[in-house]
Amino acid sequence: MVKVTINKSILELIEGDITEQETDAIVNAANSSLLGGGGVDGAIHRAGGTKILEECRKLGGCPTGEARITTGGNLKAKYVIHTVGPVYSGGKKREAELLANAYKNSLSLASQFKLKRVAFPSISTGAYGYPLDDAATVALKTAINYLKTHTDVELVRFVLFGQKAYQAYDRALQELVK
Ligand code: AR6
Repeated sequence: MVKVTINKSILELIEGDITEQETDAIVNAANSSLLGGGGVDGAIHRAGGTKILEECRKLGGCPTGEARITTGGNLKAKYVIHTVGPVYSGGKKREAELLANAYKNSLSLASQFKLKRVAFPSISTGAYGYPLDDAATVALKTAINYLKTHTDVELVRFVLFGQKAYQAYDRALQELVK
């Protein structure tokens, strides 16, 4: 586990499963239908139960880079923030900007709903193919900038699935805070 203080808040990296987090919200790396899928999306819907999908159906989708919020259903987290990262296709299709937007808009929703503790997975780095090291830098830079300018969110935790993802985020964070 790594923990750094940004302004008055904490940014944390852990290796683990996001469905087990007890933060106020967990973030889902969804697709623009918001109707479920594999990866972390599948895991969240499996663990959270049908209530989440029922609410998602009413939202009518979510464009890439934006975010929506539903109940946490049976999860320990009260809310799920669903965001859609970009599909990576070489890096010249504004992928970095869209990925940053996904993090930023998720954090803005957390602020709007007065949620102090938010857990993120590594958005876009599974099925969507975003190179892990680059995605880690975008994710962490965006979270750090947000925490520097908003004191209402007190904890941003990145929950990395497996050692490889954890190590990539660890390296990226060391570069950014050194
Ligand atoms: N906890 C934390 N991270 C996880 C978990 C978990 N339980 N399970 C997987 N990951 P992906 P994407 C990691 O593919 O690339 C879905 O089908 C995983 O190892 O879940 O944004 C959606 O419906 C990887 O590092 O999301 C979309 O269609 C990271 O989560 C599409 O996949 C993201 O991998 C979105 O693709």
